[in-house]
Amino acid sequence: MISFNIITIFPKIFKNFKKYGILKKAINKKIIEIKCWNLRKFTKYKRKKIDYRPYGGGPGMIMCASPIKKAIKQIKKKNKKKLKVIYLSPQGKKINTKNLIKILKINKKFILLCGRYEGIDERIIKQEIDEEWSIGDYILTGGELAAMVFIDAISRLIPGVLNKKSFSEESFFNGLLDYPQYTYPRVFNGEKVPKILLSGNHKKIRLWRLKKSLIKTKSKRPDLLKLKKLNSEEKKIIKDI
Ligand code: 4FN
Repeated sequence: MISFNIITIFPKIFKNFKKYGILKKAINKKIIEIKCWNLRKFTKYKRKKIDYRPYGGGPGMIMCASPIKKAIKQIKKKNKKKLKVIYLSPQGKKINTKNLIKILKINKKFILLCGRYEGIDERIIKQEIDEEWSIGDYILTGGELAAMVFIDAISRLIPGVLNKKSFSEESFFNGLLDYPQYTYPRVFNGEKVPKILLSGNHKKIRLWRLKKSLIKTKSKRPDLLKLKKLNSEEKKIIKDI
């Protein structure tokens, strides 16, 4: 079982997140668990306060170290296995499939700390955080969405969460973008489904799809192609594009 322990001041944000689709199934199958810990339950300050103004002045509020430390301590106390403490933050390393696979190999239990306001006290990062991870370069109002991205993307990599077929046949498994896909009806708004897909020739279809994937990746995301180790078949196709 892979555990995600989320520390947040807005645990209700995750209510619906857990309730649908593949994640819901994975939770029911006990392959993953998603637990939310309300940071306000761990404060000793008046009126459940968890944030104060920054020393040195400046705008906004900073989340205090003490409630965060207490929350982490409590979660660790309730677990036998080691927990990896992750702060979702714009300073973190960018999430991608490769480094998610790697962290999942090493860790089974996670604490995901979600920041709000202007962020958290630096001493918590120094004393309690093992790793900082980011979902990209844009300003967010909080780390909760980033935690969801992390959980969603990691969960799909856990054996048993997806059925085998959709996992191995998927694009990004091979590091390429999707080939174009079509479903019912055969003609939509005057546009037909490519003939080859109706041919029943699976060898030809596979080759056509690979070629389309390579063409699309080369034109829209050449950066992905540079990262990828091409096999001889793919190299041959690329040469002709
Ligand atoms: N964001 C930048 C520079 C400085 C601040 C921010 C920013 C939420 C608590 C952090 C943002 C982006 C990706 C968490 C952004 C992420 C966050 C993330 C995040 C409230 C403080 C804050 C990158 C634009 C130069 C707000 C950029 N992945 N501060 O957004 O938590 O995980």
